[in-house]
Amino acid sequence: MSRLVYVLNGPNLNLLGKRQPHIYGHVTLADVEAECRELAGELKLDLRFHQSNREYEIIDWIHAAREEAGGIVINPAAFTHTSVAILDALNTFEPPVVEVHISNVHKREAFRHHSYVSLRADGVIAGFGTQGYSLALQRVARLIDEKAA
Ligand code: CA2
Repeated sequence: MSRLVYVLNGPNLNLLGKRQPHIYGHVTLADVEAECRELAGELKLDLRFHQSNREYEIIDWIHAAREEAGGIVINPAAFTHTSVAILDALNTFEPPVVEVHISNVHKREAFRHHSYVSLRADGVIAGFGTQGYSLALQRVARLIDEKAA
C-alpha cells in the first residue's frame, strides 16, 4: 500500500485566509499545506498538495492518484454540491478517501447540505476549520496502516 496521499482543494480555496475570515478563518492555504507537510512527516506519509479552480484539473489529479496514491483527502469546495464528474472519478479510486469541509456545511444554506462526493467518501469532516485537514490525514494514515498490517 502506497504511503503517498493526495490532498486536493477545489475552487476559490486559493483565497483562504484572504477573504470571508468570519466563515473560513485567517489561515491561508499555504499555511494548511505547511501543516499537512509537517504532519505527513510525522505519519511517514508522502504528500501531493494541489488546488484548482478548474474541475478537469481535479479530475486529472484523481486519475494520477489512481496510479500511485494510497489515499485522497479532498475539499472539493463548491464542486462538492454539483460535480457528478468528480464523484465518477473518485469511484475509480479504490484506497481511502476522506472529504473535508472547513465550515460546518450543515449549518449553512440548504444547497450545501448535499454532497455528491459523500456518496464515495469513506469519511467526512466538517466544521473543524482547517484542523479538519490534519484530522483527515490522520484517518487516512490509520487506514493505510490497518491495510498494511
Ligand atoms: O467549508 C468548506 O470547506 C467548503 O468546501 C468551502 C467552499 C463551499 O462552497 C463549500 O460549501 C464548503 C467554498 C470555498 C471558498 O473558499 C473561500 C475561502 C476564502 C474566501 C472566499 C472563499
